[in-house]
Amino acid sequence: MKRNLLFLLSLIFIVSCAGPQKPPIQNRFEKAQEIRNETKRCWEAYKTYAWGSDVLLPISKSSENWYKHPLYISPIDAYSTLRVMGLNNEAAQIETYVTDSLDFDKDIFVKVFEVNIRVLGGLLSMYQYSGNERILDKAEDFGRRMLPAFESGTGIPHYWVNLKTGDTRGDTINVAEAGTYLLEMGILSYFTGNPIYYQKAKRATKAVYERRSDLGLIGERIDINTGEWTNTNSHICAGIDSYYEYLFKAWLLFGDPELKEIWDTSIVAVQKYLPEFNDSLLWYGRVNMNTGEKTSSVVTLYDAFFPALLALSGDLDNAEELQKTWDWLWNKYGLEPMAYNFETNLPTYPVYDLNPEIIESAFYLYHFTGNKKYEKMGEQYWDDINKYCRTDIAYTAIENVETMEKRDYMATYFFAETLKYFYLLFGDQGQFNFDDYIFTTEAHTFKRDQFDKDLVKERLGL
Ligand code: DMJ
Repeated sequence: MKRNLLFLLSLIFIVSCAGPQKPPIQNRFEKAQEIRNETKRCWEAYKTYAWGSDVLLPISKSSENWYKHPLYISPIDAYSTLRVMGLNNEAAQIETYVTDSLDFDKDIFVKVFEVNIRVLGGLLSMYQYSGNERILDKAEDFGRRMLPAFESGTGIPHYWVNLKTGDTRGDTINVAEAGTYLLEMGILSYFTGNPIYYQKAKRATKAVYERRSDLGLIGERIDINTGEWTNTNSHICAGIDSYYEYLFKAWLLFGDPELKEIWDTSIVAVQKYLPEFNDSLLWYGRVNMNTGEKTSSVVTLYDAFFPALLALSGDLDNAEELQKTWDWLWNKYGLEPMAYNFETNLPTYPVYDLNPEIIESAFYLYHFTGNKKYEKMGEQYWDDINKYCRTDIAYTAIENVETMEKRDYMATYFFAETLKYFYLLFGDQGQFNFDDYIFTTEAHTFKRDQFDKDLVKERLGL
């Protein structure tokens, strides 16, 4: 009897030491179903209270548009998530609305960066899922309307473009707004066979890179006509973040060797000058691009995308170390503040806007390591979001993570990114193979094997 017990105990010990185990499929599946049901609930709320508008306001049960005329941003952003979750009837409604009722010939100035990642990216993903040529026509029409923005002294786009007249405004821009076009515009070139989109995007990205300092660092803001830096802070935080993300991801998707070269040089400088340990936590702070001297200890919750990018590019050690930091910050408040000073240990902007980045990184790290702790992190984030952000019809932003006072707004990327990453973290049941896809910065999914390497060269003009 005693021997049997000893045998059983050693068996349990051996099994528990056998390394990271994926949890029983049933539990993960139930969690994924819960997130799918919640997504359905949010979608129903959007349809009931905001149909035709850009954004749902979940507390006042009303809606808001970004501009004078709506662009249907929430549904376009939601489409790829609905498809990933197999909510195909809901997705089909969006497709019909886009083909039959959406017209981009509107006299409004739109933010080029924001509409590129949400509207153009969303439409292109919709086309790849549906194969509906009328969706591609819409995407091309939209892409064409974005092009005048890229007419500037450097090729870096203006901040605003008028969708009807092609007039432009805004002559200084941050680097994320300057260099987050390679994926969407490259994919548009591939689908249409017209290299102009990729060429414009690449010119803008290279215009930033070519103005790097002797240390290999880039600044935060630039004058699009003169190419002069107007803010010389260098970091991977909001304002620069997706510039780095697109160098690596666009290289993965298109295999353009120039992008790989730019990424390789850039990441060396980033790793040399930005990381620092503070109270045994790893942070990527801000330095002067010309001297490398530290300028600030303020980080933003957007920076939590970086573990995912590091993991994707093969640097798992730094990715895991950095995720620890973001997890620590999340648990300090129960949600993350938008901006935080890691030296004073105080939030400098306490809003939480239902952002996805920390969940995105937990998803990537779970995929690359198989370590159950990343799934546990995801569970914690999901529970906290439910505790503080859930409303009777959907989810809403938080005004201040110290008081958890709610704010009446459900950002469009909650559909595109946050819910999708949660679902995939728990719902990777074999139908969705991570390695088959590229996620844009707005988490729109594109199947990699549908981009033939020879055709890419021809259609993107490589
Ligand atoms: C998203 O719109 C995109 O991921 C963008 O690149 C920055 N982050 C927001 C969501 O937080």
